[in-house]
Amino acid sequence: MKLYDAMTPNSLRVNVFLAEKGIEVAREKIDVMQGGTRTPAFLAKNSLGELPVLELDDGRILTESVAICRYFEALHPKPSLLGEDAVKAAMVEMWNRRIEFHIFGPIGDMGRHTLAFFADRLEQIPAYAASQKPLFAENWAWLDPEMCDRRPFIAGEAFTIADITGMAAIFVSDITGTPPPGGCDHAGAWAERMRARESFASLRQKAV
Ligand SMILES: N[C@@H](CCC(=O)N[C@@H](CS)C(=O)NCC(=O)O)C(=O)O
Repeated sequence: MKLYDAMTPNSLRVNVFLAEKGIEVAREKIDVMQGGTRTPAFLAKNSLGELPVLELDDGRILTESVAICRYFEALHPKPSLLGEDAVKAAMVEMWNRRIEFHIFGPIGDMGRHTLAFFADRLEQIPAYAASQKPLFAENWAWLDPEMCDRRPFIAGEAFTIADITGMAAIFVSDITGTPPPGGCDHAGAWAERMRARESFASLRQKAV
C-alpha cells in the first residue's frame, strides 16, 4: 500500500488521521509545484489530478481524503475517529460536513481564487475570493456559540475527523494569512487546542 501525498490541506487530513491512529504507511511525495499531479503516470491514478491518493497492494486506487480515512478506520477501528455507535457516527458525519462546507470551504475557496499556484488550474475570480473571506469570518462566528457548552472537540467529547477537517481550515487560514476573527472565545480555544495537538503541530512545522 502506498500513499501519494504532499503538503496540501487534503493530504494533511489523511496524514493527521494516520498519525492519530498510529498507522505507518509507505508514502511517495508528489511535487505539486513542479507539476507532479499533471503527469500521465499520476493522472492514470487520479484523473482529477488531486492528492491524496492511496494505492492498495492489489493496484486499486482510492482517492478523496474522507474515503481514504474511512478505509483506514475500517482496518484500524481504534481509536475511532468516525464515531463508534450509530448516534456518534451520525454526529461526526454531521459535524464533518458542517465544518467542510461552512469553515474549510470558504477559506479553501479564498485560497484557490487568490494563490498564484491555482492561476492555471481554475478561473480565479477576485470578487468571489473577496466574498469568501468575510464568509469564513461569519461562519467562524456561527461556530463559536455552537461550542459554548465548552465541549473539547467539534463533535463532542472525543477527537474526530470533524476536528481534522477544522485543522485543514486552520492550515489554509495560516498559509493565506487570514486568521479567524477575534472575540470567538470557544472556537478560538478549540483552534488553539488543535494547534497544540502533536499530530497537527508536527505536520504544520514541516510546512514552514
Ligand atoms: N475532495 C478531494 C480534494 C483534493 C484536492 O483538492 N487536492 C488538492 C490539494 S488540497 C490537490 O491535490 N491539488 C493538486 C493540483 O491542483 O495539482 C479530497 O478530499 O481529497
